[in-house]
Amino acid sequence: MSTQQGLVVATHGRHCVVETISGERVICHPRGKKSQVVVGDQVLWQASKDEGTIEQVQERRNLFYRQDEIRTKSFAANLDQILILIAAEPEFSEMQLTRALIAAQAQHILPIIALNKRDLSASFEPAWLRLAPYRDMGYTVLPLALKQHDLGELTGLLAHKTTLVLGPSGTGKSTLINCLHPQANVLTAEISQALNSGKHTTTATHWYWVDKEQHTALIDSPGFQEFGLHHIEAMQLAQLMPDLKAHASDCKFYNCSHLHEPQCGVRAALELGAISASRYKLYGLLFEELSQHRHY
Ligand SMILES: Nc1nc2c(ncn2[C@@H]2O[C@H](COP(=O)(O)OP(=O)(O)O)[C@@H](O)[C@H]2O)c(=O)[nH]1
Ligand SMILES: [Mg+2]
Ligand SMILES: [Zn+2]
Repeated sequence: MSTQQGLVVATHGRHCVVETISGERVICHPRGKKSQVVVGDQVLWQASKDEGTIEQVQERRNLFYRQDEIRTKSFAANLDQILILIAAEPEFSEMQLTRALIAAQAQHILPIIALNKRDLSASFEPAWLRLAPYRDMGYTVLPLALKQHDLGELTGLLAHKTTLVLGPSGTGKSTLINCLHPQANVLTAEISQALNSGKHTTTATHWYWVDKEQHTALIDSPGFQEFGLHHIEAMQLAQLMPDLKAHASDCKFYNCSHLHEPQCGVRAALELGAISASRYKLYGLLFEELSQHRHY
């Protein structure tokens, strides 16, 4: 039998669901250990009884992943952009936000930040102010009220793109996907049941088409909470943080760590208020974290 093309639309453990060119969905298993697939992968697969086998994963345009001390965990492949969805409540962690932004920058994938629950104005205002440095360093930061179906400029930014939606739980990721893809809940439940993953539907990654023409897609993925950056070198860090990068070329030493060296452009900018104290503090913490491990 010949192989066919397909798109990986869900993964759970080592199984996955492949969408065929005619739009059917088939559970597939990897052949051997090498062909570990992620959502967004284009694959060649072969039918066997009512299921299938992944024969080959096509070359990826990009792969977004995180890495802790022990292993690499992939979110998805072949992305156009990443939407980092945070909210007025629960209060967001600037550290988590910064980690996701650095990981996106390292893979050259455009991040968009959105702050949901605009209707909760007492908590929205201070959260919006905390995001001021991120606007200033050039990121798109959008206000949303997803419960009221107020997507603002987001709809336009998502159109004709494949977007990975990331964020801590409770920020409105499911609300967003249900807004744009009303059958999302049903689909997720069906796929999860088919994959025998029980009721824990949020532990898997899922692809959703937003439009009939299948130009716009969203990917819902867990794992924002423990966002390891062990694939990044400490000395690379400042280049992946736009606010620090803007001043790193003013340092006297080409290999300046921006922590203690004299005539450091980054610390001069910090003193002038051009770099926020909170961002510089996060840089120091991450630098230390990434200096403690060995690459092997
Ligand atoms: N006040 C308010 N609550 C919202 C908004 N959007 C979502 N929520 C609520 O936030 C909670 C978490 O939303 P959910 O989509 O499940 O978040 P997820 O964990 O990121 O998937 C739910 O109770 C939603 O109804 C919003 O714009 N305003
Ligand atoms: Mg959810
Ligand atoms: Zn420096």
